[in-house]
Amino acid sequence: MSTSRLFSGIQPSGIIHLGNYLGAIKQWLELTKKYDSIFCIVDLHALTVRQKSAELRKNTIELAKIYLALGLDPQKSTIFIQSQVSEHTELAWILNTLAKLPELERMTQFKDKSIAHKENINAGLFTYPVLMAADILLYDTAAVPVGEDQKQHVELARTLARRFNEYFGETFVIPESLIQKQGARIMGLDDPLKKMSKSAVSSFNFIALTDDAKTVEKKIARAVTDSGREVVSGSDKPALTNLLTIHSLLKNQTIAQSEKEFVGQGYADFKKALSLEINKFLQPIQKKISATDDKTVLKILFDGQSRAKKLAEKKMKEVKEKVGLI
Ligand code: ATP
Ligand code: LTN
Repeated sequence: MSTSRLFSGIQPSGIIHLGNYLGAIKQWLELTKKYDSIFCIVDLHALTVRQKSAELRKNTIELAKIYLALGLDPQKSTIFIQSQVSEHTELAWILNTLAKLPELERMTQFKDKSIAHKENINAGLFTYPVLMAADILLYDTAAVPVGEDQKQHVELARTLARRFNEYFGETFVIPESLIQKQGARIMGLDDPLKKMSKSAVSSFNFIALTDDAKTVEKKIARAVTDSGREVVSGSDKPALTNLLTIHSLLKNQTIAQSEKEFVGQGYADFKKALSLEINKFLQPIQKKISATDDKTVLKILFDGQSRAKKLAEKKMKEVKEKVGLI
């Protein structure tokens, strides 16, 4: 196995959706062949938005089941829960002392979430990207496959790594984000100008990977379209471009090929075909999710924890020495 490391994570802040899959996880699967891969369930990040404890617990296990159902192999990669390796928060504190306020104030996700959760603009939401930098830097990560919205956060991880290295001496690898050309930003079904998000107010914003066939049909039928009649993409057609992107990625073809399939057909025909394609993709995954029991998942997460912990402890020891902590 290559020694070059890959790290990525998803928050258990709800049930993951097609945007998470097409924007991030789809590329993870290919990349595991090339990298020593670590996939994290970032439950501490999820706490930056109010969670109900029972739901958080359930979503954490469910997310692990989804990772497995989508094809991540725990023999070939490490899968673990962020809060089970305490070095993440320890390193985050040290990095907090290097991050500058204007760098954090400029983060788009912080600005968006501050608007969406006006009643709870907490300090964790503000320092969220620093904890993410700790996740990445703790494992000498070279590659971070994420959706477009996370690029800015990976940039901060690069800045903090360089700043630390300059002041304390060579310690961290400078990570790179890996962002797909297509699908890096799947838009909301109810608002094609905003990204699909699992914490969206309306469930008509996203297709969850656990949605049943009827729900998928209903959500796609209700999805916003653009003016006009033809099934074509374009900068003046954000809704159709988004739906065609989903269709083409699920069929592993180009948008032009998807457009060709629907020449002479209307929106209703296209939406029916798109629902079918989504359901064809979701059904085997849902079968796998329900066939995986909690005990098996917990065992995999426990193994992942001990593998991750070994790496994290070693790095943290080095960091503490460099910084001057006894
Ligand atoms: P939340 O709404 O709770 O913030 P989210 O839906 O944005 O969650 P995350 O857990 O933040 O999802 O993201 C997991 C991964 O999926 C990240 O790599 C992120 O960049 C990617 N991702 C999230 N939303 C999209 C999207 N709409 N299109 C493409 N990729 C996405
Ligand atoms: N912030 C990311 C989730 C995340 C992550 C990470 C992704 C936390 N730590 C480390 C890649 C690497 C998000 O909201 N999607």
